[in-house]
Amino acid sequence: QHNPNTKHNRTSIVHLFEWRWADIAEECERYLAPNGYGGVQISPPSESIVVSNPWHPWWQRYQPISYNLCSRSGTEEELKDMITRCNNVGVNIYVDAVINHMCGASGGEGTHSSCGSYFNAKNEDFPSVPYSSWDFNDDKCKTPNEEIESYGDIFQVRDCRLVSLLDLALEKDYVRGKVAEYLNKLIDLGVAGFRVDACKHMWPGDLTNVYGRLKTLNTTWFSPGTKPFIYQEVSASHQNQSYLKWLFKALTQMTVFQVIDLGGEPIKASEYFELGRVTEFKYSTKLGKVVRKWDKEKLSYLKSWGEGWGFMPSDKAMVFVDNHDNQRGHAAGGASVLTFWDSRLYKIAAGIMLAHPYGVTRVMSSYHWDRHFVNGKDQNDWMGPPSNANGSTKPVPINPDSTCGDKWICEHRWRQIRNMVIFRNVVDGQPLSNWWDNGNNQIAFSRGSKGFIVINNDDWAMDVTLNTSLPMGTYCDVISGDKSGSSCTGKQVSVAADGRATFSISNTDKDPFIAIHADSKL
Ligand code: LAG
Ligand code: CA
Repeated sequence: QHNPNTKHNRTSIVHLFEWRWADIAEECERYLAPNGYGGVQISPPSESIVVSNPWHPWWQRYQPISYNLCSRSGTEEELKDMITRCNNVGVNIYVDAVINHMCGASGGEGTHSSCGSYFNAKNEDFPSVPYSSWDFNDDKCKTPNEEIESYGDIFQVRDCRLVSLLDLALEKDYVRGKVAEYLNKLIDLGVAGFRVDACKHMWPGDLTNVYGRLKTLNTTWFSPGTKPFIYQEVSASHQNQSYLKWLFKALTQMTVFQVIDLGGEPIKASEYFELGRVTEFKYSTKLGKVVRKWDKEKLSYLKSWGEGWGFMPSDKAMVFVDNHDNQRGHAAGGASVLTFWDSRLYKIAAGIMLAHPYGVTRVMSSYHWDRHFVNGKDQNDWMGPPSNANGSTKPVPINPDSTCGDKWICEHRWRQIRNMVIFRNVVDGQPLSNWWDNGNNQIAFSRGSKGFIVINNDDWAMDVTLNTSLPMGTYCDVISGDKSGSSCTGKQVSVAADGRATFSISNTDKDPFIAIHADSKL
């Protein structure tokens, strides 16, 4: 279903990519709950293959070996403890569920897996589930090498192997049952929903069946009858590119081209709307372009942001500035996607996303890796999280200034982003109003009479008086500082009796935007 089940009027989710369960538990208690985060997307908790060439890449976790709950992030006990502690402070847990496939065809044979379970990829033997070759789509897939070759053919995309990953036969009652059993075990532990991986590669009918087998949420923390939140990854990832290659080949050979849908790939995100939310990848790409001012995009065009830009309906969308794939060139989006590497622009983009009413918002929380570009491609895009010599993931240490150490970036702790997450909670349900722009890259808007944001992304200073609709008073700008008690460590904004206020933002300000809201009133 489409509701994230968040508590206490909290609205945003944070993806704590590759964090250990023990660290997530601490983070829920010491930071996420006090700062209004509604939930955490965790990395896949299922047992995965362990890849040694390259050395323990992050993507090994997208190659399950079984549904045992031990992973690089910790044991089942630690997972359980984390879910309990986060729920106890009202922070939901959403599980990244990899159910389209098991490991890659060349994954080998042995016990190189996160819990040490035996498997044999060549024979499609996964005794810890158990799955055997009967449970895979080899018969259904019609390409000679079992691989997806053409993204123009929906049968291949659903029934063949995505980058050689052994494709599960989700039409089989047995497979559906095993997958549902795995997800239901997590529901019993207290999770609030799922990010379902690789949905484009699964038939909507199969997903309907699997979701239909899911229990309602654990009543220790959720009201009776609450269904799990579902958001589905439907990206144009590796996909688009190979589709284009195929299209090009088809066109140059002058064959089959009457069957080509030139509007794009034949599989549409809308096929999945009824089942749950869907990731809106266009949001990430376009927002990057607008804030970078590429392709003649400008902030003023954001006046019709959302459905007006051809995005899916707001009540179906999960949105993000970047995700774990497109921040390292692994999926749709390409070069325009903003990440922590471009921190100043990133904060502006996050500010826009969190202030704007469109979609359910997900904040990314990353780790640093040594990027190394050769001909535009990052050779190190596989690198896993900060690790010890034995390969175990390092804990997330917290510095005295509240930032994170040991190469954990913790964008969700950046003041500007954290305070905009709070802004979104305060203005929840209020309409976008008082839109203003200068026809270029200076914009402002309110959310009812609860909050107001002003951004200057032009190359010159901004000095304007605008209607905010906020009650008269002095407000603390939560971008340049924080309200503490009755004082403010940042800029102050005074709103007159008629709701108007004057804003000055230099184009060279550290963060060229200002945000005020009902709870930042002094
Ligand atoms: C996803 N969403 O739908 C994940 O967000 C994305 O990170 C997953 O791909 C993908 N679907 C499949 O779960 C990632 C990496 C791939 C990686 C794959 C499996 O982006 O690069 O493939 O996880 O680990 C890797 C190699 C391939 C190889 C394959 C199998 O890159 O060359 O064929 O493993 O051995
Ligand atoms: Ca499939």
